[in-house]
Amino acid sequence: MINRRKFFKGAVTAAGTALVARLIPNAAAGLNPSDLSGGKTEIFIPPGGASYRPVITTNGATLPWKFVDGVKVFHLVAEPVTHEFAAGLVAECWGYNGRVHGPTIEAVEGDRVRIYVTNKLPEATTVHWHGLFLPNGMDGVGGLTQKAIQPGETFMYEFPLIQHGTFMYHPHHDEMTQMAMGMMGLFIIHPREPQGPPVAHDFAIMLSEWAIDVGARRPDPSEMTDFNVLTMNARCFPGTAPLVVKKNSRVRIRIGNLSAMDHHPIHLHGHRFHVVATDGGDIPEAARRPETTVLVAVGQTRTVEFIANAPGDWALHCHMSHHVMTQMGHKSGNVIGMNTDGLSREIGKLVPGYMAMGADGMGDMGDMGMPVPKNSLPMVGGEGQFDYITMGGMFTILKVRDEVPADNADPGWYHNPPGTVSVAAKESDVKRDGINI
Ligand SMILES: [Cu+2]
Repeated sequence: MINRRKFFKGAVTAAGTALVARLIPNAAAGLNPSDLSGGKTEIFIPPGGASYRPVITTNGATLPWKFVDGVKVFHLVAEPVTHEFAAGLVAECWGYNGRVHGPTIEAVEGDRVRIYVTNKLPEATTVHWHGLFLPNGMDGVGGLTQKAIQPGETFMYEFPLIQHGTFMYHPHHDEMTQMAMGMMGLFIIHPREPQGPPVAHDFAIMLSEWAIDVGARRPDPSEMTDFNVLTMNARCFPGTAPLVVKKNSRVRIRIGNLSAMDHHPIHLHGHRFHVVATDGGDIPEAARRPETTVLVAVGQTRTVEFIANAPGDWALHCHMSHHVMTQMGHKSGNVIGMNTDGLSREIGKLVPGYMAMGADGMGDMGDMGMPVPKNSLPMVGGEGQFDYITMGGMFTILKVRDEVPADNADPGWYHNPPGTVSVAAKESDVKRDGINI
């Protein structure tokens, strides 16, 4: 958090925009960092003088802004959006600026922001700036701190950013419906005076969960327990973009959770990280513990940092096993261990072609080539390098490479050094080690 004097200094620097704008013509044009970097990771120096590395919201976008008399001006439009979760599942959702979730808002501590919110939904809404220190009347709680924004109306929020960290925004009017329909986004405030080692890659991921009945076209906001579509930045694996990083680089991942009901323990393979910040602020260095899983509870953000020192394709996923499967896994009967031949024969008399599934486990369900119902996802996963990956939903891949493509494009599967992949044991190995099979 910056003190009063530093904030004043920031405000003065913002007034010196013209000088900086001469150095960076695009900044004067009011382009946002992702316009300048093409969504890549070059350092951007905004008017005001503070430099920061733009966040990469995988499968997402950053909200454009422009400078007007030293104020960073944004415009959010709440509206219905047709959204694809992964190839095969499209739903009519609600979001912002044509996106589900809304674009990431990115600014610098000391900035003054003015955010217009236009409501193109069929019902009233508000926007709450989750975790921010601001005047009470800017907090966006319908009825409590402001009138709700009626359809067709545009409201204005304005406040100085007097802290840094990873925050979120979401409606605080008919929350149950609007958040279940996808209305949420990340709000990143970079420090004016960064502490600690700089990171080479800065990712932001919003976790969420949805109830979309198989074949349905709309999320069901009334669902309380059985969420069957679990997402990172509103996408299910294999629709989630990988996190592509350079070997031995310092990586930051910011994770927010605005799921309706579930906390998510997010686990990273092959590495350890430190939780360096929450939405309450930076964690003092002496209080940071090495971890491989970070629990991100509903309404929390957690920021982790680590050195990506292990080349490979590493899973990054929610460790709740029902959160890495999708629609078809839910509400299926338990037939594990049963001989279902007779069952299939009997039911087959009534339902031609019926086949009982799952007697040998469910790992094969994704790649059996069975057609899934219209507008739904297979129960699990997607194609991997070696076999079918039997995880879907809240799952993505950290790809650590010696060299990364300039545009952070997917570099393909990892080429494992010879002899470093687990394979079927040879008879000679088994004999040598006295393993009885
Ligand atoms: Cu989870």
